[in-house]
Amino acid sequence: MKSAAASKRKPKATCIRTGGGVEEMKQAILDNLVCVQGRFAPVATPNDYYLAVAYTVRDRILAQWAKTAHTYYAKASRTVCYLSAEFLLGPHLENHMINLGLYEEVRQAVEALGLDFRTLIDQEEEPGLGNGGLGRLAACYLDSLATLNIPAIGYGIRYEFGIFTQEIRDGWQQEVPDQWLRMGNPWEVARPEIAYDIPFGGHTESGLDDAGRYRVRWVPERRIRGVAYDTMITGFASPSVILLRLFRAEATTSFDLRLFNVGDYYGAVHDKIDSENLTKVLYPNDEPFAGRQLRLMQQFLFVSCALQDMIRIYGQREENLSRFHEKYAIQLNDTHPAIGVAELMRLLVDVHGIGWDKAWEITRKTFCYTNHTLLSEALEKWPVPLFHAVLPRHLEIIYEINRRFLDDVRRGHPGDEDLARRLSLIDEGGERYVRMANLAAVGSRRINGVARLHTDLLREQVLNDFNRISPEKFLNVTNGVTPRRFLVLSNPALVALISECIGPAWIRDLSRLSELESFSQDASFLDRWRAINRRNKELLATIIRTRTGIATDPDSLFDVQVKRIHEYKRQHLNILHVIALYNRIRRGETGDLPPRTVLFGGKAAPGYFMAKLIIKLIHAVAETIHADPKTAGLLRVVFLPNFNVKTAHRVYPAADLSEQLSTAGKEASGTGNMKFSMNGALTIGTLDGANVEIREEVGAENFFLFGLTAAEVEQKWREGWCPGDAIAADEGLREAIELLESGVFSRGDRGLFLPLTRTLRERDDYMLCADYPSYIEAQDRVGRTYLRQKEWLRMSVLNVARVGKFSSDRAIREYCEKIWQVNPVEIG
Ligand code: NBG
Repeated sequence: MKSAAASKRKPKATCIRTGGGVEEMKQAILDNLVCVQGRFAPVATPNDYYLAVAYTVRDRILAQWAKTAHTYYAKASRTVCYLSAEFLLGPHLENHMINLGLYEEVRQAVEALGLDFRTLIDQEEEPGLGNGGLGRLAACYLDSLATLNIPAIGYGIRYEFGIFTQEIRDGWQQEVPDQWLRMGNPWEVARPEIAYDIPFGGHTESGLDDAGRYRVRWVPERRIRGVAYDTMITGFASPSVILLRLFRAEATTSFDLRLFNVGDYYGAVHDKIDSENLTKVLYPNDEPFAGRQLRLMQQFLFVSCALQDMIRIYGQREENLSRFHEKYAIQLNDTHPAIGVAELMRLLVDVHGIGWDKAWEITRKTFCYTNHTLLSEALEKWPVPLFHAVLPRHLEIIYEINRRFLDDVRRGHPGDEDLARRLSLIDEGGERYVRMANLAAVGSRRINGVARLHTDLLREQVLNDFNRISPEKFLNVTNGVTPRRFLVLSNPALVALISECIGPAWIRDLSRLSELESFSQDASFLDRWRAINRRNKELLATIIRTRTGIATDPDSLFDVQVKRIHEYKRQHLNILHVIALYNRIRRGETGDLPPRTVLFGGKAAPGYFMAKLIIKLIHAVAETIHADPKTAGLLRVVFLPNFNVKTAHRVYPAADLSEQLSTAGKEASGTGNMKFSMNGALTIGTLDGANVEIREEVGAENFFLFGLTAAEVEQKWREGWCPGDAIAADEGLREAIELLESGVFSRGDRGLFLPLTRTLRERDDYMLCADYPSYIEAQDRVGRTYLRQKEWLRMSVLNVARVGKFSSDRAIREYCEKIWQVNPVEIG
């Protein structure tokens, strides 16, 4: 009897691993709790259950991953390798549930076990392996690559500590280490068998090899091992599951052994600790570029591991490396992985014995480079001595690439030594530096900017000389974001309403949102639209209350600016408007002011004093305003600490107004602007980055424009920009700045904000004073429009209906067609 029952259950047992039914998953969760985690139900914590659910979902993903990997292997598909020092993934669980089409089933299984679904979901620590837009873009692109069935691998670094956790004490930012791995990470699979020993330091030797060819041998001082950890990336309603392969630094066993043999046990252990430090922490950006040795070593470790991994995979089917560029398209996400150009040359020439010219041809056909910034202080350039100490062989290779490259330039432009000097991979003006953007540009087949204006400015300014000598390399791919995470996951009620009206096909083809246009006049539809937004604001108000103690009114206008804190992003322009509102309230001029909640969120780089002072300023202004009874019911100012992907899910759907205030010509693209618009927020913004294209799409009449254009900003600099004149010419601005200096917002301390106001008065590098009057005027329009709710709602619907272009699916299709020449592959 017993064995018959057991054999009957047998087929079901496999279903528990992979089946999509509620019952199977319920059983799987209980099994995982015991068999994977070694816990039993009565003592299991919510985190134990979260892990059990995560393993349950992961099993389903792995089953699909195996099919995908097998298909790509069998078809030897051309593969995109996306190299990025940052992937800001955000929490996985809900995202996978949506992508796999198992959301309801998992939720029901969890609830059938008597567990609270939300509590469980909230257990997940997000992998914050990025600073902001650049890392989040990489994560959106992986989502779209999987969704579109493009053979792809993401390569990066498995930081033990991601972007710091931000705490606020007395209005100041404090950084706390992010221990995202503390409770384990169910979403990765360690691959100890996939590991590469990466050389560092030492010197080079040259001579003839057995065949009489000139060869260089790098004799490194030490080696550090990079070990692979794989994270599965699912696509929406797609059979393909791709890999994000992150490398973690470890000590090499050989090195340990050498020290052990000479009896230096502590030395060997120390080396182990030392090696592991390499991938301990993600470097914050937004500080002027600092040539930190550890950072260069991080970059080289992951890039070398990635290239060696590609060569290994390629070698499974191919004899020699001559067709490497046909198998792979490597995308350099900014210059952080640009050392790859020199490293591929080293691997091809030194290790695999390919001649220089052939190796250079392969290299140049393999790499493409995306630039993400126009800020000159952010451009990576390594001091030559430091570079030489870490990567002596690469310096030689770079010199050789440079010599050949500049020879060509001189042939094409005889006598133009200035041009050669500017194009050189080495900055020779004073202390010598290796220019990573130049290396990336010379070594790449295509170079792209991330929004139309940004690409134009790249060609005219930062990479102008490269554009002169090879204009055919340049093109634009405007950024996009995934509607799965930033709409389906974040705003389920809106998604249900949209799908009810136009069907669900828009989730894979965002341009179909245009079918919503016909509903923008439908009163009952608008009522439902408003109710959903109102509910999202209530949810955010609860979060605000819990995290800051501040009560906000969901009926007020939620005016939101969330992004890294930086002077060019001009959070302080926003605060000056808040002060202007406060002044009006004090004077009793509240006629056409809707009640407002002005919400800020974002991290400041730990070493960026001004950005930290802006955070303090926001808190100080909030404190004063809230202490004044006149502002009750009219104005609240909130700084929501530790803005991250998890918080973002709750913020974008609750916003009425999206603040995109960067000085024209400074923000490469922006992607938060797209997430807001996708959720129905209206934008107040400058003609900068992708704002230009968002406005073009949603219509000028549905966008609150203000400020100088990039060309006007340039013009002003040429004419001699003088903020003093602008301050003298605007009474409101003068009053606001003086109020800041009076100590009203700083408990009488007149000095606290002087560094900020003095910069505004004396230099105002970001032309805040120039844009102030038009910003205030635009904010007045915002206020008046908000009071006409019907009109506002209609504009909100039209924003969503016309935002289709900004899906990362569209962006990835463009990369595939215009840059990578990679096609989708049918799985199975
Ligand atoms: C950022 C830009 C943003 C842009 C993202 C993604 C860097 C270096 N650049 O404007 O500042 O949206 O990249 O392209 O982080």
